Order: sequence, then C-alpha cells, then structure tokens
Amino acid sequence: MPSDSKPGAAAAAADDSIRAENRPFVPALIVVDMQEDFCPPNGSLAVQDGRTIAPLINDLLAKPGFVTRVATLDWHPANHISFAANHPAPNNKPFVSLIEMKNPAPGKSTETKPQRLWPIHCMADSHGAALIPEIESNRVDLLVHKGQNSQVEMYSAFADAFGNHGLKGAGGSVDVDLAFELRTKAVTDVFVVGLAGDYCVKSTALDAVKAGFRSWLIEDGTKCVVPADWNKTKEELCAAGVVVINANDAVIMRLAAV
Ligand code: VGL
Ligand code: ZN
Repeated sequence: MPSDSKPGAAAAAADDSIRAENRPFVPALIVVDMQEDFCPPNGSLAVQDGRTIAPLINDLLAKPGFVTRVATLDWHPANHISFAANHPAPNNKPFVSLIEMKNPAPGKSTETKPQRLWPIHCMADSHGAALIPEIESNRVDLLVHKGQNSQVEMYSAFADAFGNHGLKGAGGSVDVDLAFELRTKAVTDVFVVGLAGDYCVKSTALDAVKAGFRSWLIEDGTKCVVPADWNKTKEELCAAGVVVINANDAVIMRLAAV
C-alpha cells in the first residue's frame, strides 16, 4: 500500500507540503450545524454525543490563526422536501425512506437524485434551529443559513444537492455565497467540524475541494448519524482529496502561530 493512502500519512504529507512548497496558508474554520435539533437530549434529529464536541470546537474558535470563523445553520421552511411528514405513506419513514428529488434549477428538472427523508428539523427561527448555547458564538464572523429552498436538499454550505449555488433571493437555498466570502479573504485552507459527519460536514468538506480550497476535516470535531459507516465515509473523503485529521495534528498546533 503506498504510504499516502494511509490517512495519517496523507495528513503529514499535506502538512509538510505547506512548509516545503512554501505555499500560502490562509486558514478558515467552518463550524457546521451545531444546532439544537442535531443534539441530545431533545433534538428531533439528534446525533449521538453531538453536544460533546462543543469544547473542542470552542478551542478551535479561539485560535488566532484562523482568518475567519464561519458557522452554518440548517434553516428549512415548513414545507421542506426532506421532511418525512411532507410525503404520503408508506414511503415516508424518517431516516429510512428515499424519495426522488428533481433539480429545481430552471430547465433542469429531468435531473433527479434519491433523497433520504428526515424528521422535521431546523425549521427557520425555531428553537431547534438555534445554535447550541455551548458554542461561543461571539467568535463567529459569518453565519450561513442553508437549505431554505423547499424543493431541494442542501447538506453542503457551498451548494445544494445538485451543485446549484444560487442565493435565496434568486430561488436558491442559501443567504451567503460562502466560496466568494472565503476567496475575498484569500482563504487557501478550510477546516471543517460540526454535525453531522456523514452528511453536512462531509458534503461541506467535499465541496470545499470542488471550490478550490485545501479541505481538512477534523475527525474528533464531528459526530455521525451512522457512526458505524465512518470508515467508509472517510475513504470517500480521502479519495476526493479531503485530508482527515485530529485536532492535535501538527497543522492545528501551528495555527496559533500563523
Ligand atoms: C443534516 C440531515 C438533514 C446535517 C441536515 O446537518 O448533517 N443532516 N439535514
Ligand atoms: Zn436538514
């Protein structure tokens, strides 16, 4: 097995390349969906141990090396396509049922994707959509409200499930063009944490690669809906160029000194 196919080796190589190539290193932190509905004890889509990663995320938020700290919020209308309750029985079981979702972009409705159904969660302005109070939100520079178009799922903070980047006012799903905001700050590297590792964190890290950033996923800063599948998810992430690390990785240790 080539050494760079091991996640640890890939992280070390990516870290070394920052120094060896003397490439620019302008890091941003993206804290994904640390919202009540994704956390025990009362979240409607609670991820096991979701709340326990807040201290680690606060440590990251406090690091002076990040040029910007973004928090994303899943922010759905009541008629959102991902809510099981908005679909007829029997194919409307939360966590289980898949429906066919059409690309909502003009002229693209023949493009479809299977969409998993969820319990009602993160309704705009509801208590469930609030950032959990354990997160030190005073350190957050930019909030991104995503998933606002009722017709389409949006796990990634960069684009909807079909890769559409449209803003809410123009029929899109999101209130901020995140790639544009990061480029404006000359960001080269994004570090992704939050919930859930196998959905919104994963999609955000993958789309960061597509947007041209080096993308790092901090493994101990996330929890999954299906923890048993994490190794498989990690392989997918690594194959796509996302570097999976821990918060004690050398690249994080050096952040304070950037
Ligand atoms: C998420 C399922 C549905 C997430 C959002 O934040 O990972 N998962 N909506
Ligand atoms: Zn959602």
